Amino acid sequence: MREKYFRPLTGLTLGLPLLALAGCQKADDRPNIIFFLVDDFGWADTQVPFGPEVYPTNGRHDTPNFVEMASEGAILTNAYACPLSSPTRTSILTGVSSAHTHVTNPLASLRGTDTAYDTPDDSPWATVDSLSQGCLDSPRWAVNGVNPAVPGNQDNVEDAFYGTPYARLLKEAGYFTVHIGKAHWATAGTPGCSPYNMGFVVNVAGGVVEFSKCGYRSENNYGNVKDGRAVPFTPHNLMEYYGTGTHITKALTREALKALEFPIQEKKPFYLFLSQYAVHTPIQDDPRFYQKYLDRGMDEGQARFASMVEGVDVSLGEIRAFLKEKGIDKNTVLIVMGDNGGNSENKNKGGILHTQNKPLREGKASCYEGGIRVPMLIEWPGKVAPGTLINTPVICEDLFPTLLHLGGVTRYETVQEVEGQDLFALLTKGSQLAARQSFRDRREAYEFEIPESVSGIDPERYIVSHYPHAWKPYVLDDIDFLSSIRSGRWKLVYRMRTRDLELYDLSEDLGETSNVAKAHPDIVEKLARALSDRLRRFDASMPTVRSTGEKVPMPDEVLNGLK
Ligand SMILES: [Ca+2]
Repeated sequence: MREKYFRPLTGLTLGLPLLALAGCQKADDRPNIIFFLVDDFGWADTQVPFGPEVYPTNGRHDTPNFVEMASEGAILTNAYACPLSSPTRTSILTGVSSAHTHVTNPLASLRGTDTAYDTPDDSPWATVDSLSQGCLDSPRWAVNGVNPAVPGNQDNVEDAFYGTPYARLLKEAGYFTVHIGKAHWATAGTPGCSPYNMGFVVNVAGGVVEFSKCGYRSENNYGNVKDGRAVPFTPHNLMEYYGTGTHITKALTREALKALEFPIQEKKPFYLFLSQYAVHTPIQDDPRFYQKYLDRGMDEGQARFASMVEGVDVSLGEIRAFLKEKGIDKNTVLIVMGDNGGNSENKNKGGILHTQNKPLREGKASCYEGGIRVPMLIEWPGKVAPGTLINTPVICEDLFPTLLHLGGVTRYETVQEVEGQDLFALLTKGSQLAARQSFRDRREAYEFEIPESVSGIDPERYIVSHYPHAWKPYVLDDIDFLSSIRSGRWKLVYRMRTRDLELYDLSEDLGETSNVAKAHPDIVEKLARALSDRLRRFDASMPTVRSTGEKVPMPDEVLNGLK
């Protein structure tokens, strides 16, 4: 996608007066917007249940601030991200599906570096003849992330997606745009690696980071200084906290609140993107809460992770308390989300691998629900009805038009065609409709569908996930080389190694334990065609079969195997 694209002029009445306001000194009553993104935040990591019932996993970590926010705002029970960090972050930034941006794996720090793996040479897929069709090589992808379409910057970075970032549009509309925390949307040496080039006017700790070097403890300067020497690719601008015993989550929260003083004083609307490094690796304890979880009988890894989750909860509480203290809580939209499913493949988190997101199957990097379904909450007093469930499926690229609409920006120009859908009506009118219903129990509330006539969003809309790589230098069959599509209750998973098409009925089988493809060939065919249509339209990266050098077939090309 390279040609100019102009949004339809549907927002003419809203957009023009607001844009005009931005340039003058009159009081500006547009809402402040805070987007609180938590890295690797699992669907069941808080005490807020995001499914039809409360699960044992919801009881592990103390998260009273998430619970309070959920009761005063709305819970999005079917929120999706991409399976991994950079794909989600670049989709939010540009409003485009990751299968289409071609940012399908986490970015390295250095330009041009491919982080994705092929099937290892010593795996059964490579060494056993009968399995050899499943020995796959990772395709070329956008290893440099997003190259921002901003004044003076051209589309001249190879293996990058050239797109207009939403933050620039918010800034141009008069928002004071603040970036605090993790970026992870471009590589060093490309324009996108700096949040300033994406449209932010303040940036703390956002840039190119290598997680093997980075740290979350002030005692080791967050990884920035080792043996008296500066270490590149670590979270910067946090010097005042070195050696103070301040965990990074707390330091970032303080920096965020500091940055908001100016726009509050100037009565300027602000957009804060607070992008927590927690609860991603390294799993380093937050000393404020660590001992408590050990005392409850958790192993050290579980207690470390639990303390990081509680640190994030306290951060959320501090943000909400600050808004009340400043008297701006009523005119601030707060959105909380995870950037991909909880990591179920990390031994440092303790416990038993691949169980942390139960009842969901698998975790981070997988196209099964545990990898892509994420916590999401929204609070906006008077506009989003409190205590409601919004069950329409939403996906990370929807944030692009939604954040802009929240800021009154509905008429804008982008070089990319935005694919995300505007959730404004769903979140406001939709939650208000849900609040007017009476439900016998939580399950009934969870099954309530907000009609498209109210929300503008088809509850059966297609949700596409695509992961054409191996994640680790070893085989992970339920993670590597998967693609999936969901419509309503049905979810199709395409396993590229075996060419299997699996079908799950999420209304009865949220854990994707029972493949019902054979019982519903028509649904399999419909979804396989819909998935293939999108992958072709996006010119999606597809892996190649090592023995033949040919691309893996599209899902609709393997339908014969079913019948
Ligand atoms: Ca992540």
